[in-house]
Amino acid sequence: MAVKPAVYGNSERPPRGDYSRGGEVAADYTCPQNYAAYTAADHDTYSRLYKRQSALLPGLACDEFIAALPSLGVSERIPRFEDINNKLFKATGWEVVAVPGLIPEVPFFTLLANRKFPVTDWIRKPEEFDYIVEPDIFHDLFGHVPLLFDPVFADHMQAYGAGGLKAHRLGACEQLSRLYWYTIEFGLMRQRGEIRAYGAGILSSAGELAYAVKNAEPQRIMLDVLRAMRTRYKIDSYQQTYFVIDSFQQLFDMTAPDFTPLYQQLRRMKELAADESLPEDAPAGTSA
Ligand code: HBI
Ligand code: FE
Repeated sequence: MAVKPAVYGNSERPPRGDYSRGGEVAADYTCPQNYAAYTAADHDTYSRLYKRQSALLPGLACDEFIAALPSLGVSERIPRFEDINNKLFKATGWEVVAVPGLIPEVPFFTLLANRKFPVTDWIRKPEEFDYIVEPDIFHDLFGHVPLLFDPVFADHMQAYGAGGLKAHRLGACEQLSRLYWYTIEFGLMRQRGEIRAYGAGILSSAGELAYAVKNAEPQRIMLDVLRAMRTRYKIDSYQQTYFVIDSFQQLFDMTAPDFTPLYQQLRRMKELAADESLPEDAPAGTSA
């Protein structure tokens, strides 16, 4: 039986990826990494993306990310998940598992709660080199997996999965997904008095990396969990608001409490537009 694909955000477009694969996609949406299916052009795309993106990191990416990136292994071709897992499991008990693309929230959260990170196994076409809306293997591996080698971040991701299952029971997936978006995907961090990126959506984007960290246009405010959960987001443009943390430990501590009362509070509050600003917002000055 073929599993149903997921849609991202409020998109009406069916997701990319083959969710049948001749019966190879399991009920939990995992599948074998179809390594033999990668063409020479696919390996070349990965290698060129890796090279361009890793050259942009100094001064823009957080220290933890730069330190962990070499753990991904080979960069001149698409890595085998098996090889990554040999190191990753020893480092933090996490594993990457292949999926055909975006998957629904419950299976997604379930994998995270079990320290398994779903990685889309296909890669963008050469003509999509600079931009692709949905996550491909480059976004998932390069953007997300290095920080799974960091013990504090690794524990935070597992807790997020468990929190997602709870949010689902409480009908609050949308609120929690916004927090995910503004932290794990588009989060910024202060280090030595400067802004650095830790969010995967930023770190895997050639254009948004410098924009998020340096450009004067977007607002950068200190992370407030309730504030982030109230804020809508755009999936097809650079962010207009970025939320800033001081450390992964701080992120872990801020997201550890039971969100049940927050979800109740949120039901009585109005949502905020992606570019809205509030008098109580704390701007992230560049001296921590
Ligand atoms: N599926 N493969 C994949 N990758 C994601 O990042 C992902 C997903 N499904 C749901 C989802 N993200 C979002 O709903 C998160 O906000 C939870
Ligand atoms: Fe992502």
